Amino acid sequence: MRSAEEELTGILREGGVDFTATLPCDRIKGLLCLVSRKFYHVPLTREEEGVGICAGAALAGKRPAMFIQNSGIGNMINALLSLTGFYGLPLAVFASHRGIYKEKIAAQAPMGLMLPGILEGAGIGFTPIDSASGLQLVPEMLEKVYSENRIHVFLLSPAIWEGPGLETESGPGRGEKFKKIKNGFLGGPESQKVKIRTARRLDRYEMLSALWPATEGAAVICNLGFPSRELYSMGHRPSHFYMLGSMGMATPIGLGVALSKRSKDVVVIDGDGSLLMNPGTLATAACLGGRNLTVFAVDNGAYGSTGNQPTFAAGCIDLGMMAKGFGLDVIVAAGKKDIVSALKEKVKGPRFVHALARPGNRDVPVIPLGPLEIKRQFMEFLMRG
Ligand SMILES: Cc1ncc(C[n+]2csc(CCOP(=O)(O)OP(=O)(O)O)c2C)c(N)n1
Repeated sequence: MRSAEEELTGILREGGVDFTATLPCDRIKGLLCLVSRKFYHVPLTREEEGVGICAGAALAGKRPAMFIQNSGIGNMINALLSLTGFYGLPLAVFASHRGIYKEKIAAQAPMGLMLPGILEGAGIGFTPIDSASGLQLVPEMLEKVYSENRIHVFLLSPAIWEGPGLETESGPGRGEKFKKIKNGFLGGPESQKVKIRTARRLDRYEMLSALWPATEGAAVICNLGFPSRELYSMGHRPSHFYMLGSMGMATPIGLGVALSKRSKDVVVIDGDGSLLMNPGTLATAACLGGRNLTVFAVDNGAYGSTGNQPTFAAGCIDLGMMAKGFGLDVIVAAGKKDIVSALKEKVKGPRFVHALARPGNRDVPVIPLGPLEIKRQFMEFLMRG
């Protein structure tokens, strides 16, 4: 029996889709894996970017489709309206519809629940698909997308992938790549030197367990998903601000705290996927931030929290060089000792610790604290110092 993922990719093939762009969500990782294997495929750093890339592809006569999490639509709306819609270009968007069905992450609820209203308000057509049998709604609408140059969003409930007899693939979509990449640098001579000294030895959990004691007294802003869950599992402190959603916002939040509270050391635990979604924030941090700000970038070369799909940091981007280019003081760390000394090293301005990690998540539960409780404790901590 064909899995729902195979059925949908078959429909796409018959509908003439020949250009795809993706940004991972944990609940469609099986679909993403098939799409990346069966179609011309562009992995994105930010959903909004996908709207531009797909507009370019459509101008060149392609039939583009995007595969994303519904939260990503939040950062696509302007481009969808003022580019795709305004120029009358076709785009099919397949978005995992989070927050509505067997959802463990409460932060998914606001976007998930509001999305139909947001799309309606924006005048963007959408079709909710609540089960595998609902996939039969796709072909007719897909045909209209390309024949009438429309934007259409298919909201894919997680229930689609769990029907009886359906097989969902899991795990990294293009995991093979990790086996070939030992360190992740392809750069010039300076990178090559770093490469010899620093293989990706520790996983994120091991890195955070070295960071935990070293951040006592500092305000810590932690990236969403497994990074926050792992940090919480090591021992909660009121000084920890765990992000429960809003990918790409860890460094901006940390910068805001650091600018407003110069007396406090602020450590942001960010990720390569999240930094690549919002790299401009490093320019703002470099130009405005002070010595009290550290961006600890756990570069595991992957979107770890959604199934370890590779990011461009896995093979073609050197995040440390990128941060250096923005003017940050960059320290490369790969072992536990480097991590501790990186936080102590004297720097002139904001510090960027390029922490080279292996992909991998620990099986730790979701954080039991709600957003208002996290905020209350964190604000009290900041008020004290
Ligand atoms: C706008 C948006 N797109 C996609 C997601 C799904 N998502 C949640 S965590 C995550 C991976 C983050 O990767 P990275 O910052 O490298 O951290 P890691 O989990 O690897 O430590 C993704 C893609 C999201 N929450 N929001």
